Amino acid sequence: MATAYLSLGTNLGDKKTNMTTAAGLLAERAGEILALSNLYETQPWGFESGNTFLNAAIILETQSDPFELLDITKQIELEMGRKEKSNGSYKDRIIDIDILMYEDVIIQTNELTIPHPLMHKRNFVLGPLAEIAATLKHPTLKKTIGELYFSLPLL
Ligand code: PH2
Ligand code: MG
Ligand code: MG
Repeated sequence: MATAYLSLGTNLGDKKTNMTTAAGLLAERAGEILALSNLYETQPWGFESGNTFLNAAIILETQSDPFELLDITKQIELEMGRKEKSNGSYKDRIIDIDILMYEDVIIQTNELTIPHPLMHKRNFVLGPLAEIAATLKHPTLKKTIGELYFSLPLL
């Protein structure tokens, strides 16, 4: 068993339903959800869009290894109807499920980078994650999620 930390984001369609569906499918296929943050309404970061986001973080206890977990998240995104994959620029999306951390594992491949390479720069990731895992230590930056969150500039 391993503990994984995921980020969920949606800015298209019925966002609350998208979150519920994604969390339900993760629980069905990837393991037990140990914690789920509140839903945060956030402004699009890194691209222009008229559609605000809902973001959340999840702690998952899983038997899947990181690459199996990636396959599961990609499959859920596909089944929920995600069309636009970012090739360079970000796009509106029904659901995005990102693996932020997996235990204190460090992976750097073309397919998967863990910890998520931008997690420490994003309020919409660290806010929800700090709510449920403030004392979790980032394996390469050697700071807790709470510390990383508080060191970000205010929006
Ligand atoms: N995801 C992105 C890019 N920008 N902005 C917000 N507010 N929330 C997101 O989940 C998000 C984003 C790339 O995946
Ligand atoms: Mg993302
Ligand atoms: Mg993604």
